[in-house]
Amino acid sequence: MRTDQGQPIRLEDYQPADFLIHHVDMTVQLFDGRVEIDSVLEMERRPGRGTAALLELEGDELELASLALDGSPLSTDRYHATPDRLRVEGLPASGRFRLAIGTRLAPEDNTKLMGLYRSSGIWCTQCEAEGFRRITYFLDRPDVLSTYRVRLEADRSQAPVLLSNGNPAEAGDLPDGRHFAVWDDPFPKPSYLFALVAGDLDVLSDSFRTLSGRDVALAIYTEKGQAGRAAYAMDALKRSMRWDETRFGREYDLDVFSVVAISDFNMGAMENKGLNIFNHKYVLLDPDAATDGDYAGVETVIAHEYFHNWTGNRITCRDWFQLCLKEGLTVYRDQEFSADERSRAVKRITTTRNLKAHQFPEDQGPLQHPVRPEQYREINNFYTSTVYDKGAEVVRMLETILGRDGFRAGMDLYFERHDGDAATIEDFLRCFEDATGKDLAQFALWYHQAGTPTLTVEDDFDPARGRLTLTLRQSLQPGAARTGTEPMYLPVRFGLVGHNGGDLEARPTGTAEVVDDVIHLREREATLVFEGLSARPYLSILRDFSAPVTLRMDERREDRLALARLDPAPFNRWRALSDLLGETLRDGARAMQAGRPAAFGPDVASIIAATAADEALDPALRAEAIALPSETEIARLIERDVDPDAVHAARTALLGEIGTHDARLFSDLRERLSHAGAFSPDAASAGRRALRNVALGYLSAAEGRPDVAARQLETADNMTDRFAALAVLCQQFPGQPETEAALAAFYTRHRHDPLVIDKWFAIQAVSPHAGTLDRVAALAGHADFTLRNPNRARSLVGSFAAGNPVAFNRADGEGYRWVADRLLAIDKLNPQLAARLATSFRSWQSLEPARREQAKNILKTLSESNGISVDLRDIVDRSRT
Ligand code: B3K
Ligand code: ZN
Repeated sequence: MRTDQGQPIRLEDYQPADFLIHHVDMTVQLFDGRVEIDSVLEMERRPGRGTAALLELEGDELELASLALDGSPLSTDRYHATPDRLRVEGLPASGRFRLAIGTRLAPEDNTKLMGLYRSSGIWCTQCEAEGFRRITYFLDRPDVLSTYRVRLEADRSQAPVLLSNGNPAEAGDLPDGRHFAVWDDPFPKPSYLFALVAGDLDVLSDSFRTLSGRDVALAIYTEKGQAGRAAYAMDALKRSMRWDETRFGREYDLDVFSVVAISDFNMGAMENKGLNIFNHKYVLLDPDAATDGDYAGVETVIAHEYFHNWTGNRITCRDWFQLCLKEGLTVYRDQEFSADERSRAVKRITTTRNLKAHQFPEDQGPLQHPVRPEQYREINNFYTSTVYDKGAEVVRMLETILGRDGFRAGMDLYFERHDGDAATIEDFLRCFEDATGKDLAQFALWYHQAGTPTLTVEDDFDPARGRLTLTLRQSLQPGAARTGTEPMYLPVRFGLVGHNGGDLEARPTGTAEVVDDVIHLREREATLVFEGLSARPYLSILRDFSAPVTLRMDERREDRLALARLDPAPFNRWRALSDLLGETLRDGARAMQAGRPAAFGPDVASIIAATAADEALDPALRAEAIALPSETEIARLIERDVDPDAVHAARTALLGEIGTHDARLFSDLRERLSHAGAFSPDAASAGRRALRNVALGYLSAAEGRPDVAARQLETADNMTDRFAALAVLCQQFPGQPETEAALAAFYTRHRHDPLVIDKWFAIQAVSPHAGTLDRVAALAGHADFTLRNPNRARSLVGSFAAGNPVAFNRADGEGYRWVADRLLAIDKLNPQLAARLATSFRSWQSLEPARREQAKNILKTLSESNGISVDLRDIVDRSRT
């Protein structure tokens, strides 16, 4: 059992370790039911740290089998071992020494999926953040860097493939049908990047020639019979490697790069040095089983983990408070990759939607924390949207502020200065200051102050003088994290759009610096004056979502409608429409909650029609622009006393109204966009499918009948179209015979593919009806359901709790109770997963009083449950405040 009870760890208490571990020599002997780990740590006291300190190594549920110093077994009075600690006394005052530690593990019993475990018979590891200590006693912290040599031994028939980090060194036969392989990793790395894999795997092989002409052997390993489904992942990997060379000058450094796809995995993937381990969901694809969203997801995650080789592995984090140093930066890099490979505007739209859907609620609720947190109880609970996605926004703002060249100069300096280091956010920012001469002290507040700043913009036009005056104000509300509220450095990209479209040339004067099309707002308030305008222009503000803020502006409705048609910045055409739809639905839901009908106005359906039909716009962008905001997004705009039923009713009403108004157009669009010929997952084809499927939703709502969707389901030759049709059936026509027949047929067709069966569970769990709870409860008893596989647990429990506002927030509290019971069951197996799923309660304070009371009670019950994990308790207790 874990004996540490999650005492808070604080950034201000950081101390370097008293000892260094220069090299790790590890032998791993794998047997069914038992693994023997023997590691020899080549160590030394850290120079200048004195000789008094005893050595304290971390463990977690470990059992010590042997211990020796420089070849001689240590007597029991020289050490003390518990499952989570190994203390050793009387170590040499100076010079190197070798500590040999033996541990014994039972990976088959490891349901936490941290450390060494078995998934479908394959031995694999997950060490970030603190899993290595579940393999052997160690200084398991990111600022202790060591080279590794790993020898693996196993039965050859059971595990013909033996992998670890670095380059292959030796391999050969052993007696009794066993064999061995030795791997050498010459790059010093922290223990969280350690990995091993052993099993009977298929492989897809390829190679890549780096810019300097070195050949790298690429391999993607899968479970038997699946390697053919890794072709797109391999292609994405090679494109990522090339992109990092051309865009950031970063070359790969080992002779081999391998990816292994595993079916039981706590998250998306892991960037272990030279040996990335992936949730198979982010590797395996084929048109019959995967949607366009899945293809894009694979491309992103493959790129993300690969990019970590420089931002994370070659330069790692000094401590876990610096997590955004690698994660925010690497998300920024994967976003840029996707933008370059696909459509920049569409990528920025999906990123912004994602930020508003996940990071904004986190930043505005009880789980709020700064991009660089200052304390934690359980670090695994800080792999959050704030660290990742807001962390990426902060890097993006740096690029906007410094310009592309200044940003690249800072990145070059960072790679040069810190290669091989465990670095901090301060180190990172100093590189940009040194490369550009710019003072980033105020900018650094983005890392320290939690919460979403509000940017208020007022415009005043004086027609007599042809003068436009803009007043910009920023403010930050104190929130749960209780960090500061000082004004931040906001880059605000803008344009003034003329009445015939096109940006006007107008240079303002005023109290904020303006460089090209970016206002550098550093003050609480600034005024800008534009002269010489012949008519009041349309103000296109916060282009590209250049700062992650809540924008408040009394935008005239006609301005929004005009910008949705005219703005030369495609991103802001989307923003104009999306804000208009968001506010329309917010007001509609408020009206319905008060028992009044929602009046949306005919101009909404007209602008949707105009946008949908605008052939000058990329279909993918049109699809994004005409899709209604999600119920969660509408709820966030309502802010307090939210009634999820009213939100759903308003959204359904608007869907029907637009569908009816524009039915002809949607039907024509569907005709025109239907494809002939073989399926291709490229971005342009995916965009056409996306638009066609948004049209399907509207058309079905207009007709009030499942026919079009049912027909599409039968005739589709790919999962994107099939699943979109199934989603329309489950959302708009639950329980109807067509829907039930479709679900049954879908199951029968895909029953042997766990990734598709996950979709089958998920689509039923998000059906927005109170009765969904009964269905979900029944599905939890389905033969294919298990809480042990994280993808499966997420597909039912996670989809229901995070993706079904209506049923999860049932007024009688039954949705909460069902989820809470599942959380307690999952917690016994896999605390990290339970804690992650529990974040679905994070917005309970914004609900109307009756639901708020229900949620509050259930959080209290969870908190008072006996024996819950530190992980789950941390989320539950923070959510209650
Ligand atoms: N670095 C890993 C995440 C590890 C999560 C540990 N709880 C994947 C990634 O962000 O690339
Ligand atoms: Zn990452």
